[in-house]
Amino acid sequence: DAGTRSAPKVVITCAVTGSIHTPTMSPHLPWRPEDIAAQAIEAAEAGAAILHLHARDPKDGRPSPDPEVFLQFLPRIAAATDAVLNISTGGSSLMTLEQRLEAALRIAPEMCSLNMGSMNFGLHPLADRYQDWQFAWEPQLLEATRSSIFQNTFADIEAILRRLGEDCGTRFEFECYDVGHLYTLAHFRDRGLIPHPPFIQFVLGVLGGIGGDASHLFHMKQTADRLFGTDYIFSVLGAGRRQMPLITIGAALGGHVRVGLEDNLYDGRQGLAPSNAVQVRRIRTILEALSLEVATPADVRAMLGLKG
Ligand code: KMH
Ligand code: ZN
Repeated sequence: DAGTRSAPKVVITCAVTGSIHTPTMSPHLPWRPEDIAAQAIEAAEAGAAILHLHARDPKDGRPSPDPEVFLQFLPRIAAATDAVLNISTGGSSLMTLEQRLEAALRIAPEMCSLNMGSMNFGLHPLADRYQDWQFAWEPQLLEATRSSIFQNTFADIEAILRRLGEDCGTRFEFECYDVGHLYTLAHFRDRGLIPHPPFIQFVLGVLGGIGGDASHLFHMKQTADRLFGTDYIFSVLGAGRRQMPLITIGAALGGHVRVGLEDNLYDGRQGLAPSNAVQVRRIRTILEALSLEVATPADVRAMLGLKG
């Protein structure tokens, strides 16, 4: 009886704050270390097995690469949860690669993000929606992205694979924002730099990458199936209001899901999401309605072979 078979488990990643949204955009976006910690812990308690984390300057919330700032919230989260901690190597478009890697190299976490190509990263359209900025850096950062490139050259990707993957035993959330990024991933697999089935994050709806249409998600999956066969695991992230529909389709296709205020500030038509945990609970309800079980951190460690 199919109804009694054990359901496949779905990994919920929660991306708690990111470097895209700014304090004026939502009073619920956590940026002080204590708020990042509190929301991350609440998200883990709600069912997020992986927490994807960026740091922000404790004075004004601007994206920060400072390892000391990461260390103001990571130990608190680790003490309160057993969630897998995933540190961004993307940082923000305005950081150098060395800045982006500093915290991850110091901490050598179980997981890090790894962005699989260079692109424009369309934050500037967000600037048009707001008038009274809380901090002067907010519109300046958004405007600066108009003329900067989110740089992830082949050499950058190789350096991250070697310095974090080979040297620290860190495993990756491979962020693929377009079809070409899947070919780049396959290239590094062919060169022996990705010795394990990759955990691929299909990122849809970022201006500069593939759009947030369901047909694009199917195409990303079909391409990954062709390039990786059954030797890969995928998760889906949708930017902005495409978040919940796209990740629901991703889960129905056998994938994992990412939520969080890094990707979307809203809770559907309810308005601004009051916390990250609200989005975790929202997708959890959907997954359970689809008879899909939510993975624990222990499930993720076993599934991805993390160093623990
Ligand atoms: N901002 C997301 C669309 C990273 O931190 O390395 C992808 C991301 C990148 O999370
Ligand atoms: Zn991120």
